[in-house]
Amino acid sequence: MTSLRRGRSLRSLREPLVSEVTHPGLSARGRTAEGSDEPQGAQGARAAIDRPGEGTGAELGRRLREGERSAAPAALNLIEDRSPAGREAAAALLAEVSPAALGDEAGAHLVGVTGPPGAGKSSLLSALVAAWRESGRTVAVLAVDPSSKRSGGSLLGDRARIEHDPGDDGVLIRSTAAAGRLGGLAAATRAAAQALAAAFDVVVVETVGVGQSETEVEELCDTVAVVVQPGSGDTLQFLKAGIMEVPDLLVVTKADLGKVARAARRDLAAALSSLGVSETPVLSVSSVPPPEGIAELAAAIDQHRGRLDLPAVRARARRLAALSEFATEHGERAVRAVGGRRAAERTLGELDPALETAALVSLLDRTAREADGERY
Ligand SMILES: Nc1nc2c(ncn2[C@@H]2O[C@H](COP(=O)(O)OP(=O)(O)O)[C@@H](O)[C@H]2O)c(=O)[nH]1
Ligand SMILES: [Mg+2]
Repeated sequence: MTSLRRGRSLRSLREPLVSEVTHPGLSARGRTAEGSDEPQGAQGARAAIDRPGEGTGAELGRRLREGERSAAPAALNLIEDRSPAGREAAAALLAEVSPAALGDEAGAHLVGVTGPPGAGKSSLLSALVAAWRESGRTVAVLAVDPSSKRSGGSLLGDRARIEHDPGDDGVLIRSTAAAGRLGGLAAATRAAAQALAAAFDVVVVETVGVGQSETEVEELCDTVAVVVQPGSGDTLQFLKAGIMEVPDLLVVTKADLGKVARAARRDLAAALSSLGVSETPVLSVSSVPPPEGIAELAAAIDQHRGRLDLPAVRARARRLAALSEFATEHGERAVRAVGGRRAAERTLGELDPALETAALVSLLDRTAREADGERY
């Protein structure tokens, strides 16, 4: 542990942890996969691994780092390929967009948009994406789709998609399946956000959640907006009961409904003020034409970002992501082997804050092995 304290060069650390992709057997496998029924993502990833120098993980990462947005779809395919080769390529990709490789934290604003199904998140994002594009910003949206976790898709009811101009290469919208519980963020979603953050100005993670399930999106994103529709008391209840953390922004949708929307906004503002956090903005928006409150929301999102200590926020996100990935992969026993969550968080907090998630996971791995030996 001690040899990896703050100050040691990042490059020397990265070397043994992340190796370049060299898989002699892969080209053959890639060829047989051609024309098969394999899902597009997997094929894309294979193709990306196959073409040395052009579509390898490292190359895709380098292209994203240089702001080449056309590399993003292939990069996302690679990240979603959870095969051992895919994961190795993804690690090489992520190393290329790490703070060490970028020389700084990724410049994108990572924005979380979360709320119950039907609240109006996707409709709102259609309007927000248009507003951001008008101001010249490029936008990527990762919509984490929980429908795979429920039968028949009844959960989402009449679901609106995020509208955008398909001919505009400044926008990328991608749906990813939620892994684990409702609202849970898969490691792949975190990695995807990190990769996109190198090439887009705004990266949005849209998740379905009420109550505690927005914690993970809060850990990943710089700014989190919780979206509430009028007449639904959940958020209010959760806030009052302390079940839900106070978000950075609260957004009441469907302002066109009038009285009920105004009442919802008033109640939320009153709840926040009774909790002593009256500085948290509560905004009211309408996403149906004519849209209302969108520019104000975009401005409030920017203002929040302006107040952040970004390196600290990102370093914390990497620590929490590492812990979460470590626990997912090795179980709670392994977490106990590193002294429990809090102790592990503290230990990680003493390391170079620019260390990428993969390096932190490897470190936890090593620590657990040292502590627990064979049993771990
Ligand atoms: N009246 C009204 N309906 C809206 C508004 N925004 C969304 N909706 C409707 O609410 C439903 C759910 O919207 P959607 O954006 O899919 O919500 P999501 O599940 O949170 O992404 C759809 O039928 C939308 O047309 C709005 O501003 N006003
Ligand atoms: Mg939606």
